[in-house]
Amino acid sequence: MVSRRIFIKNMALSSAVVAAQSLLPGVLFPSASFGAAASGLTWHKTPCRFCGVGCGLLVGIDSGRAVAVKGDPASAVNKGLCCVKGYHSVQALYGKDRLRSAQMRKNGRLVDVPLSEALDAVADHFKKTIAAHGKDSVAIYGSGQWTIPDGYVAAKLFKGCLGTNNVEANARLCMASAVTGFLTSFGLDEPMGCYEDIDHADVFILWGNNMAEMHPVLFSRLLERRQHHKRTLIVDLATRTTRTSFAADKSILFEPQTDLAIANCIAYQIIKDGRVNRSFVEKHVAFKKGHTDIGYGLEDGFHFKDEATPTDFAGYAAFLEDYTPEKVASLTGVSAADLRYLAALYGDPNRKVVSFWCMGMNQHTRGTWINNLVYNLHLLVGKISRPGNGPFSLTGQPSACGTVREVGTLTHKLPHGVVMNEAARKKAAEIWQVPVENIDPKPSHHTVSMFRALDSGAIRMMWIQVTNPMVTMPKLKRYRDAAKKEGRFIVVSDVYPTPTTDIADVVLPSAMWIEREGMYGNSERRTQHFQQLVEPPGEAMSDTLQIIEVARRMGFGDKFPQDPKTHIREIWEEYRRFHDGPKHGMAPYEVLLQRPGVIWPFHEGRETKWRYHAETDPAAKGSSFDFYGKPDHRAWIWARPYEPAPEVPDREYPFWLCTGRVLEHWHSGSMTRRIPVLHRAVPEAYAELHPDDATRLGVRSGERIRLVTRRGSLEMTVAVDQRGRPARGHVFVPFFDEALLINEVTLDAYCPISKQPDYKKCAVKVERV
Ligand code: MGD
Ligand code: MGD
Ligand code: SF4
Ligand code: MOS
Repeated sequence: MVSRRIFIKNMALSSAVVAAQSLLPGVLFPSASFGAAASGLTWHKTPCRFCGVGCGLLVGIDSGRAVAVKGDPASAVNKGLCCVKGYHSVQALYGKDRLRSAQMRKNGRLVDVPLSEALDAVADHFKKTIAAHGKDSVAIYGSGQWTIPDGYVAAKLFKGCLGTNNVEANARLCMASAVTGFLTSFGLDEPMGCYEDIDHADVFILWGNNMAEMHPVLFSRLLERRQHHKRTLIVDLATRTTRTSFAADKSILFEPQTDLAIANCIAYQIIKDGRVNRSFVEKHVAFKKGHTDIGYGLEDGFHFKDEATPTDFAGYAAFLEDYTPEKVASLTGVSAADLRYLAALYGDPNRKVVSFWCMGMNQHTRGTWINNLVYNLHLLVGKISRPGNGPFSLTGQPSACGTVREVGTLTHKLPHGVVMNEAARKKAAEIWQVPVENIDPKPSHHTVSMFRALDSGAIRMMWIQVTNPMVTMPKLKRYRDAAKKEGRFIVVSDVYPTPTTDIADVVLPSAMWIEREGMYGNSERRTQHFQQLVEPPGEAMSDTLQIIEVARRMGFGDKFPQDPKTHIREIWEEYRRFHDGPKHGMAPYEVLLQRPGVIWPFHEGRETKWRYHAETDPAAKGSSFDFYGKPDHRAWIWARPYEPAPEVPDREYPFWLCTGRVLEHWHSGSMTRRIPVLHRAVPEAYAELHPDDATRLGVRSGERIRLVTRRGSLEMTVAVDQRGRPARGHVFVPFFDEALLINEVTLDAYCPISKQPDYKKCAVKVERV
């Protein structure tokens, strides 16, 4: 069995060069590239720049440079530990080709220009585009790596001042199904519990989440729990064998998309075994069903709206009759015994259960449904909102929750509530001091639709910040061609040259992470503040200040009067006015300064670690559970069927293609590929095959294959049993390599409710080269 120590060690060994260093309490980089020795070193707290775990780091600053990193022992998240990306994170600031000055396209080429000239051009072009084509012809596309102030000023400028709902963020590709899952089941976004659940649970069920590589420090907390609490069980339910599966007590593989049937089968069996928590269900649950056969969003202009129709326990139980273990076993590839085993774990009144998931469930054309179905399980047995019991939807990016979900940088959202709601519009208009008529009551485009609108010409100008869509959008060619069309104007704020800056008309150099002040919000509703610790290079400016500068140039100076020295505090305190009271209160700026993160709701000086139960949540009425997010104060169990994926392997394209990540790299690799040890560890993308498939195709590790889908083809190197092992008939490819763009071949189908694309499934042909 893998212990926490061995896990962390293996993790470090995966990048051979890092091994020795990463076991030290901190990493000090060689003085050659990082300036003077450690004499004047001072340590400062900050959340990690990378994943949504949100580890607290201490960064060592010497002579104006960030030279060292260690885990912050005072952080409740990681208690002094961090993973290889965290340890080496400060090197992301110092890549040789950091963008130091603005660029504008002149005669087809990007040339350096003074930042002020570029900002003038951006403001000017926004004004002209709106004058010629209307307010909805301009858009901003941001990120879960935006700080909270970045997202806040973007929403205020676009929704409040310009009056367009063309505000989206890459978290649509990532967290949208989590959001719609929470809203449809509970009426309020974000997990009820927190990481402390790990210290109380007996069973962890992972629903297609490669936690060992993607949330490594959090995963090490599961292993620590198992070491100290012998009856702990970790079950990895997945479509691919990963490091997580190897560290788990039990690994169960299933066919893609069939998690829907698995969850329904577990519910069926819980009822059959008489394990339903009847009093909980009677008092706190309502039963609903929605539309079925809901489509896949493949056509332009696709539209779908779900409706909740009431049903009852009997209706729900009857619906589940289609999901007996025997029937589900043949569909999913999971044995009836394993299905019963899972039901027994959820149903055992003497075990506390936490379910974790991330992209396996969210990047899914029935992403909202599968989120609902896992909530159903916890609700049926009443294992929710109590320490050690709960469904836990993990986020990926450092501020997908903090910025995109809490500030609401999605087309339908406002910092509090949705644009469709009059009271929410009034509140926003009052805080932003804009006429309420400015705020459009109709959502416009979700991310895929926004890029399709760039193609059709409905959108003419787009500002892209902290995201690299020309690597990370599905079915890439269509959207790259769209962005390059005549009459489109693309502004990109980034820190390095990328395939997205390659297609830009204006490039703005950004100050990143600790080169500016900001806040992130992690997976457990924890808001974390960081100070500016070092100077940005050249004319690089924070994304917040770039937006403020453009707003002022467009004549909205009165809405953005902040003083550059105190602007983050001013923005935070303005934003906080959206979120008062026990259901969503946020900590004051001073409190954020002092602590390594604060969990919201923060009410009367206290964090709310478990929502919806009167013992831990001041907003809950009565003496026990109160699901106050719904008007009936009940959580909703949804009858949602299994429906197949839009494109499944067939004779011509016989393999499943799944895409995702590796431990050492961050998304499009723009930062981690500039960190030498991480880059050397995994220098290029590859295609993982099952050993039997490799043999059948006559290829070995290191040899070349061609992947062909209905969208295009790509040649790459085969990897067999190196990192993960896909099931037979599956190929897995990571997307960090801009030289091997796997999104050239992925499909842009999405969940009709959340509009989140499914990067985990399409059909592919594999040819030996
Ligand atoms: P992925 O590699 O995207 O990672 O974290 P994860 O979701 O854990 O997804 C891989 C998993 O999808 C596989 O384990 C597979 O079992 C599952 N899967 C595939 N098909 C299905 C299906 O049909 N159903 C279900 N239930 N599961 C399926 C992503 C997370 O990682 C995110 S969103 C971000 S933003 C961060 N990115 C990131 C990074 O780029 N690098 C590193 N090192 N860490 C990261 N952490 C975060
Ligand atoms: P990143 O590499 O994180 O990828 O996709 P992206 O957000 O597009 O892009 C962040 C960019 O911001 C980088 O270019 C970086 O250099 C830059 N940057 C860093 N710091 C700063 C800063 O402070 N300011 C500015 N302006 N720029 C900065 C992620 C997306 O990918 C996500 S979240 C998901 S979940 C999807 N997952 C996914 C998948 O699983 N498979 C496939 N095939 N594609 C996927 N695409 C999606
Ligand atoms: Fe950073 Fe995530 Fe690693 Fe923690 S687990 S150090 S937050 S990348
Ligand atoms: Mo991936 S938040 O969860 O961007």
